[in-house]
Amino acid sequence: METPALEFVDELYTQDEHKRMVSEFQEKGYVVLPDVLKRETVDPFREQLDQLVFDTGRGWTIPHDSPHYIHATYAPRARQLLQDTLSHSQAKPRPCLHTTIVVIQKDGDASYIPDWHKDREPDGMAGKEYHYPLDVFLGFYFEDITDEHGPTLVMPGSHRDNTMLPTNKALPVDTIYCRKQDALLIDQRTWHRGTARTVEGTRYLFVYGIYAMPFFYATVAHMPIAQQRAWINASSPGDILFYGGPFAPPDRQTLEELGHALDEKEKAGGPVFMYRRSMY
Ligand SMILES: O=C(O)CCC(=O)C(=O)O
Ligand SMILES: [Fe+2]
Repeated sequence: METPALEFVDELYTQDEHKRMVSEFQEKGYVVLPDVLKRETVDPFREQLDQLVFDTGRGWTIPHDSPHYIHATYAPRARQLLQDTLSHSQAKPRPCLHTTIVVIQKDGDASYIPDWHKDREPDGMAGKEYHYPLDVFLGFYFEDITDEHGPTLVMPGSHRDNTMLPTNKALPVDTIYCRKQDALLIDQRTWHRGTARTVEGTRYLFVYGIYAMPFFYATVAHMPIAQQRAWINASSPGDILFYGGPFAPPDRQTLEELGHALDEKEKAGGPVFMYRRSMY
């Protein structure tokens, strides 16, 4: 399979930029992350997406075994704010990708572009004080977004105020004009919607849902063989989740690939895998 053409800006945001963006995220319920991707590599990547896209009969997508599906999540700047937007803890949580949503509008058919919604319940919103979200969403458009390209609209502040509703036309609405090299970090308790692309071409929005794996002081995650077996042999969704976390045990093809990777690691003589204690 073709290697994704997309490349990343390696330099992290400064501490001041980082702090400002975390505050903006908490205040408004979203923030645009500038210059996450190398701009000149985005068009070649889009051309690859154009080759990969196919119709499922219920909408457009790309093959979920293609590396392009999650490639943008490797960008260092896309990862940088996750811990601080997910948790106030000094023992920083470990961000974990749990969902990928591929929104594609092709040939002018905007029927899959969603109207106003929240993707998450208003967890913890008893009043207007701040509560951290249980997960955050990271979005990429891979294009300079103008009004004609179908920008996402958001109602700033609605992630922390249940009384704000999109039916109230007096409330402010922000239009997200990401550039092709930018990413959008959004709290899914914020009211938001897509809009139709009116110029020719395909509208891509790749959205990654990321949640916080708790980190416990002075301990490492530990899955004994007995638990691995319990996970593989689990007979109910409850047990799959209890023993293995949110993902199903690997399928045969994945096991074969893992087996190969394990052989290589064994040859190298190092530990198969170990969490390091966090540097906080
Ligand atoms: O299409 C958009 O701009 C928003 C997509 C979205 O919110 C979703 O898929 O949940
Ligand atoms: Fe959404």
